[in-house]
Amino acid sequence: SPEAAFDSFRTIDLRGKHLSPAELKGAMPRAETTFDAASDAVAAIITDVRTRGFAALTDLAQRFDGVEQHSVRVPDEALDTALEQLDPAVRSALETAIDRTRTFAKAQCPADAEVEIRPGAVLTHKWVPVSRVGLYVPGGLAVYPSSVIMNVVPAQAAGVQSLALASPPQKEFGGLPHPTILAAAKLLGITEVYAVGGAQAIAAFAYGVPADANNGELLPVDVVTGPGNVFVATAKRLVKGVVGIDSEAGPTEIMVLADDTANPRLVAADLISQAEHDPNAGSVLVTASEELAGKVRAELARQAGTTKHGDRVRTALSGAQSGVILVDGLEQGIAVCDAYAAEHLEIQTADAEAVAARIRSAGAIFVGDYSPVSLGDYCAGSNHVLPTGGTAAFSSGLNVTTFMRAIQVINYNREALQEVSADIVALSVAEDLPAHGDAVTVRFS
Ligand code: HSO
Ligand code: ZN
Repeated sequence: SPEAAFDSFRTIDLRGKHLSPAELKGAMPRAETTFDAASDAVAAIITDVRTRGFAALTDLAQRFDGVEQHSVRVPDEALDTALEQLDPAVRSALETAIDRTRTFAKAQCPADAEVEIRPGAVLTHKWVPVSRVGLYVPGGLAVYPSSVIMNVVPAQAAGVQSLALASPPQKEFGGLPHPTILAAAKLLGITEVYAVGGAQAIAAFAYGVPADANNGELLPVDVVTGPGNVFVATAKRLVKGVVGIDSEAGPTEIMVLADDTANPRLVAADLISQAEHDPNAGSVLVTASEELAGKVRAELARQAGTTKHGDRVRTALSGAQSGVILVDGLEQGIAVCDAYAAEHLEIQTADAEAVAARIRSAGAIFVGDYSPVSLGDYCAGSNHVLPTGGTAAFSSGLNVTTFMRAIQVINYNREALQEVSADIVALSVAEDLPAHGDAVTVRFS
C-alpha cells in the first residue's frame, strides 16, 4: 500500500550528535554512482565514429535506435514543420522561459578586469566566448524542451557564434528527433541539428565528422553540454580535455529545510515533484520539527497515491538517497544543507531570506513558499542544469561562463619591465632556468 511505502521514507536522526563537517557529509543520504561499467563499450563507439564517420553514425542508429537513416543532418523543413505543429500554449510557455532565461543570462556576462599595477604595466582579464558548442538532448522517456532552452540560451548570451544540437533518431518520428525538441531548437534559432544519440553524438561533436555523400561536414565543437544516460556521461568523461564539458549530471535531488511554520502540503508536493523524474532521485527533508516531519510523511503518502507517476515517486522516496533528517535546530539544519550541497535547496522557514543568505553550498536556493523547484525548472529565469551529487561544493550551475574562457593579457612597457628585471633574474637562477632571466636582460644590453 502507498502508506506502507512511507515507512521506508527513512529517518536520519542527527539530534544531539556533534559531527564534524566530514562526518556530517558521510551521514548524508546518497546513492553510489559509478560510470566504469560502460567505459569499454563507449570507447569502442568513439573509435568507430572517429574512423568511419557518418557511416558509423548510420550503423549505430540502426543498432541502437532501430532506424534506417539516409541523412543524419535534420533537414530545415523538419524543423519548420515541428514548430508549426507545436501546441500554441507550449510555444507561448517556451517563449516565456526563453525570455526570462535570456535576461538573467545576459546579466551574468562577466566584465573584463583591467589593472595598471605599476605605471606602464597593464593587465587585462578578458572574457571571450568559445566559438562552437554542441548540445546533446536525450530522447526516450525524458524529452525535455526546457533543457534545450537551459543549454542554448546561456551559450547564445555568452556570444557563442555556432551551435549544433544532437538528439536520438526516433522510430515513431521517421528517424527524426522528437518534434518538441526540434520545435524548441527552431524557436531558439538553431538550424544545425543532427539525429544522433548517445555516446556517438558526443564523439561526433568532440572530433567532428567529415562530409559524405548525404551529409555536410560536422565541425568539431569546443564545448559539449547536455544531460544523458550512463553512456552519454561516460562519453563526455572520455572526451573531456579534447573539448570542454559541463558537469556530469547525476539523478536530480531536492533538499527542503523547513521549520514548523512550513506548510506540509507544499513541502510534500515539492519533494514529490523532483522524485517524479527518476526512481533514483533524492528527496530529503531537513527539520527540527518532529511534528512537521510526521505531517509531511502523511502528505507524501496521500499525494504519492494520486500523482501520475506514483510508482516512480514511491521508489525514489523509499530509496537510501531520500528521507527526513532530524536536526536540533536551525544551526544544525544549515550545517546539514552545506554538507549535502543540494542541487536544489528550498528554504521554507521563518525569515527564509535570512536563512538562505547563510547557505554556502547549493546549486540553486529557492526562497520561501512561492519559489518551488518547478518554477526554476521552467520559468523562473534561472538555469535548471545544476550540480548534483554534492558537486555544488565546488561547482556552479550552467551559466554564461560555462561557454566562455578568460584570456590574461600582459602589456608592460620598457620601464615597467626594467623595474622588475632583477627579480625575474633572481627567480630564474633559483629555479635553475637562467635562459628565462636572459630573455629579460637581453632587452637592456
Ligand atoms: N529538475 C530537473 C530539470 C527539469 N525538470 C526538466 C523538468 N524538466 C533537473 O534540474
Ligand atoms: Zn524537474
